[in-house]
Amino acid sequence: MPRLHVAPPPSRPLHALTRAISPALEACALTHLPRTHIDLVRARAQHAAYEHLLEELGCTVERLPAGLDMPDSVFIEDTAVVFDEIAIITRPGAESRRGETAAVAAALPAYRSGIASIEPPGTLDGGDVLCLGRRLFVGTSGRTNAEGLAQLRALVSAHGYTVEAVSLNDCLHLKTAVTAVADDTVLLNPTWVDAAVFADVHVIEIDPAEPFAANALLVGDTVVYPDHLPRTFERLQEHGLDVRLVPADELAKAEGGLTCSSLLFFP
Ligand code: CIR
Repeated sequence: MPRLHVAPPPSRPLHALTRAISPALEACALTHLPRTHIDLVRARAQHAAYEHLLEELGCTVERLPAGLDMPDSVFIEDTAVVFDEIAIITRPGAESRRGETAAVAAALPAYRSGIASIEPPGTLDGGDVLCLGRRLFVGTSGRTNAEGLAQLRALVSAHGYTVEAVSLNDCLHLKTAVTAVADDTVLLNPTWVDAAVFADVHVIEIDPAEPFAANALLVGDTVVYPDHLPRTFERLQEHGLDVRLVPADELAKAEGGLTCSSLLFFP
């Protein structure tokens, strides 16, 4: 029986840093999908609907200008990992994306006094960092290397976080394969990540007909979810979760999911 409740806005308002879609989006990096035409007008409308929903859920949204020559800059999640105690500017694994961090590094000092950076030869994409409380799961993907993971561990362990490396099969980032949908529950694609890694939390598996369905964005107690994945949406509802849908299939052509388009943190 689904739980019937309307989630209140998070008690402490979250700040959502987003970034406008670059006119160069069609030249985005692609690893697991073929290149297809991306409709910029439609992508921008969907991105605006996403920002609007974040506002409805109580977030303050701050949109940084597009990186004009940075096709993937809308996927701001990959450029930083922001904790209450420290913000870490990443060094993205794709060389084409390294220039994206400057604008984010310039915006974050308004919110955090402690700012650190991943240094060469380390690479780390924010899409590989899944936080469950003080436990960080870090995907050892094609974008995040052992040195980047070690630097992250060194930076956060002083603040009481643990870091566990997680290997992946055939997907871009850890959060392509698994995301949190409640404090103690993850949504997971078992063909891309070993469900045993998450043995001590509840696991909801995606519908196998929707391999890209594991990327959901948790805002307070509400799960923000793409409206083009109906089978897995039904599973989330069956678990009694409060789910709000947004259109997201245009940015999905650039291998972007919902977590990718914002950095959420307490200001
Ligand atoms: C890339 O390949 O880097 C972009 N086209 C997609 C990045 C998506 N970001 C994410 O999953 N965190």
